[in-house]
Amino acid sequence: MVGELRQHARSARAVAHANIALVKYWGKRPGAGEDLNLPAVGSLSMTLDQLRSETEIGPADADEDRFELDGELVTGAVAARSFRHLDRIWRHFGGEGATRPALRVLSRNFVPTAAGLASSASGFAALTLAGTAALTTALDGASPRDRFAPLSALARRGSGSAARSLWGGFVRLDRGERDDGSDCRARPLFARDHWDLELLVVHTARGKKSIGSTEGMTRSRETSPYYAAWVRESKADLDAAEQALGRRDLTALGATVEHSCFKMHACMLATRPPILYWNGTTLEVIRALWDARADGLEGYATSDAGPHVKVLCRSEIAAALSERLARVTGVLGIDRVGPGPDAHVEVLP
Ligand code: 2P0
Repeated sequence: MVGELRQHARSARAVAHANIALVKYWGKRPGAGEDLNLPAVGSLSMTLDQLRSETEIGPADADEDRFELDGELVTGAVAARSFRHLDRIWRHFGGEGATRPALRVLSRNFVPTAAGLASSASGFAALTLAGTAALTTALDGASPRDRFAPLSALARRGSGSAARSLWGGFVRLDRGERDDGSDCRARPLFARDHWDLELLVVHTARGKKSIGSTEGMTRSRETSPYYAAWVRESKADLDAAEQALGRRDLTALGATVEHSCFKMHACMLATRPPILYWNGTTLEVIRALWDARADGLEGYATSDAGPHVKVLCRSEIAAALSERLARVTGVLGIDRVGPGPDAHVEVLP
């Protein structure tokens, strides 16, 4: 992509919002370099308002990388993964052979960890934008949003779902065909004001998920007999969801959202040893949601690598549906979230 490395790093700040997949990503292409992180399937998501990561990157004071998350110095695997990603950006823009300048990364997550919403999507999207602006000229000039497309492929290498967090509203990440991953990048489908939808995040547990998704995906590919069917049907779900979104058909969209989610979890369950992210409350919430739907409150469930249920519905019924689901025993709380904005990046004076 167009853009040159800068002689010296400068300070830049980026904000990127979290997203929830309406058509799911689960599985990586084998054989492709680990570092490319190529998904076996595409995905389609809604970017979330409020839930976001804010990241500032600038030259390090001492000549040593430093990473602070929510005001605390972070070392170990989390910091190493972030600096590996900044190395990637450096090499992508031609830094091979030269040493990347030491950087100071200050990041804040406004994604409550208890929400069971991954901060890796917003975190790596913000890191990609702030890192690119700090190290290169690629985002200089008018309308940086128009320059996000190739950066989506870079963000994907940090974390698959991060590729989708560069734009607001509704976003599709295509699987692509090329082995180098250059065509595996997301694109915005519909802006946040396209449709008055909300996502109810129904919390059913506290604490960390049982198995990381990167490891889980590898295990499913290697052992789940349903994996091939899961991969084969993904494109049809993506197309159906995109078309339903386009004509604002919640009944058709919801059917695809639930089908994609349940196929993913069936594939996980058939993995050896099984991957089960749900708890009893997860199932009770889904049943209560289906009962509510039969009573005219139209909401559709999805869930990720955790026990929480996310419910897609029109804003006008969100309060009534939320009140009803809050009565399910075991529900700890419900957040209402609308479609979020584009990511944003600026060079600091
Ligand atoms: C998704 N998930 O589409 C799916 C649904 C989890 C279940 O994207 O290995 O943290 O960093 O590429 O992006 C979680 O996976 O995985 C995820 P990596 P990531 O939202």
